[in-house]
Amino acid sequence: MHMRKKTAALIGAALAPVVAVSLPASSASAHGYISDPPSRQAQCAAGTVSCGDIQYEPQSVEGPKGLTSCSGGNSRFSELDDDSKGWAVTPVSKTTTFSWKLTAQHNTSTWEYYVGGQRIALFDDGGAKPGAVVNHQVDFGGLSGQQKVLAVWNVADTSNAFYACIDVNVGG
Ligand SMILES: [Cu+2]
Repeated sequence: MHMRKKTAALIGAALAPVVAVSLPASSASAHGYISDPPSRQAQCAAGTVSCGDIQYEPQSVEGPKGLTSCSGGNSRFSELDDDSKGWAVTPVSKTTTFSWKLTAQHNTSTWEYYVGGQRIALFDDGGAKPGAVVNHQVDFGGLSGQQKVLAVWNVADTSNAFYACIDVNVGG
């Protein structure tokens, strides 16, 4: 009996470091996305649109800075780039609050919003650590009607950014 317990304890001790080492890998599930108005990945997570892997990790659309695609260059999430997938279009006002849900609060350089390749809003956090929820008031200016917004979260201490596309109808 005692021998058995000792063996079990030894095995437990041997496994513990393995578990500890494997933890950082799960940080793949720890980043952020726009939850409101519902981004494409948020719609996947909510089951509004049926999707592949992205439905389980809407916060994982991470890619190098400077991209202009909804998938952030991730082939695993390429359906996010498909404009004809039947994404729900949210009616919004000329000035609208966009809300990020962060599952890991990375120090942040900037947040950017683009429509049709033009940047319509920029928020500079100067490297600060954001809260778990980040809200931005975005002014669409002269834009109206259906638009695809590309929102970008530029992390300060890595070369990566997070990407989210939001389909809206401005003034609709
Ligand atoms: Cu992260």
